[in-house]
Amino acid sequence: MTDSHRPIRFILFADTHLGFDYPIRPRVQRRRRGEEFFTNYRRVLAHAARVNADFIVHGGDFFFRSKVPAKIVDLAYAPLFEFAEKIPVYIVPGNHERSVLPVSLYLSHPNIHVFIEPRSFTLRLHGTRVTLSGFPFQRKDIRGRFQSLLAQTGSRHTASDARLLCMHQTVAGATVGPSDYRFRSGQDVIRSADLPPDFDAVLSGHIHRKQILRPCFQNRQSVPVIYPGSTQPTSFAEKDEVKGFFEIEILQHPQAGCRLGKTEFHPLPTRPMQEIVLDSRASRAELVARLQCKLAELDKDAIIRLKWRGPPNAETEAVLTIPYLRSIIPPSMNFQLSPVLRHQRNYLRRSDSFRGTILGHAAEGAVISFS
Ligand SMILES: [Mn+2]
Repeated sequence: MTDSHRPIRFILFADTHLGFDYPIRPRVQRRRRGEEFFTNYRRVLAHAARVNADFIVHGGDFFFRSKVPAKIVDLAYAPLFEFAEKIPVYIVPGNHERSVLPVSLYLSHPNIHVFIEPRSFTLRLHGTRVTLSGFPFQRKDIRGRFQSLLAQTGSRHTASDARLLCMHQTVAGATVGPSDYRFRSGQDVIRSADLPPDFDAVLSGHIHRKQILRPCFQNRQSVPVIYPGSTQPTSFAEKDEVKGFFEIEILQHPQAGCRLGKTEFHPLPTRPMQEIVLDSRASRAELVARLQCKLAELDKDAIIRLKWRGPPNAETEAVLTIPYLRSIIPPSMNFQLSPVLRHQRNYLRRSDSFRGTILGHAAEGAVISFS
């Protein structure tokens, strides 16, 4: 095989949420999840370097929120800057960074490209032109504005052999959560029929569950929409999901042109997430016994959620104070506490409510859940 026919290989990851549970000056000493997020992020970069990827795409929600301490910004960008010395990087700003990435000198590396506005970048690889078009996360009316944003990327005026659309949005058919909620319609959902047929793949962050959509429209199969999902679970809605990233090939054929080749998902290590369901009608003694018994069964590295079953009961709920829980839960575990029914009401109440929701009592130890 000549070099010109070597497959192009790229890595797609997203929703790294760097800075999650990473307090710079913690008021309470306890195990934090922050480092896990950085570890998996570095694992993806290390894999890309090892397989000699031609480029890497981050589908957005690089950071966990828009205002990030300088230390987190540096911890995140420093390895990326070094990585970009050899491999080009493309980043879509997501909703958690409010469609803008924190400014840093590190981002001025000529090999780091950020879709700060709708635009296209063309790469020349092994004799093939690959165009990456994209735009930052759009909060309002993506359904109505999608075609206009596509046009603004200038992709149509760019001569290219392969086209990738990079974004951080919801496409109809995407599923999330423990009950497999499926997005179908709404101003914040892109219709399948609107997906551009002249692209080879749509690469997107935002949906934390890994999935590839290939909707059919008028007997025609659309361009694949590839969601790598998050690299660490950020909420209990993701507790049963495998986390990881995609390694994707673009095959070049002298006559037939380019097409998508192997799409391989690489899982990343994550800690088990387990739930303990407590009956709000139980007596104090029963509650404590149940809790101790369940804790003994769990993985010592577990991230646990305590959940109430039954009607709200302030008296029973009062037993589980944060200091009490901290005294009986092994320090190797992380925990959060869901007030009765609250999470059920909050969960995906609005399809565009992809913002942080505080699960757990507002106190030290409360865990903020992001999707
Ligand atoms: Mn996200």
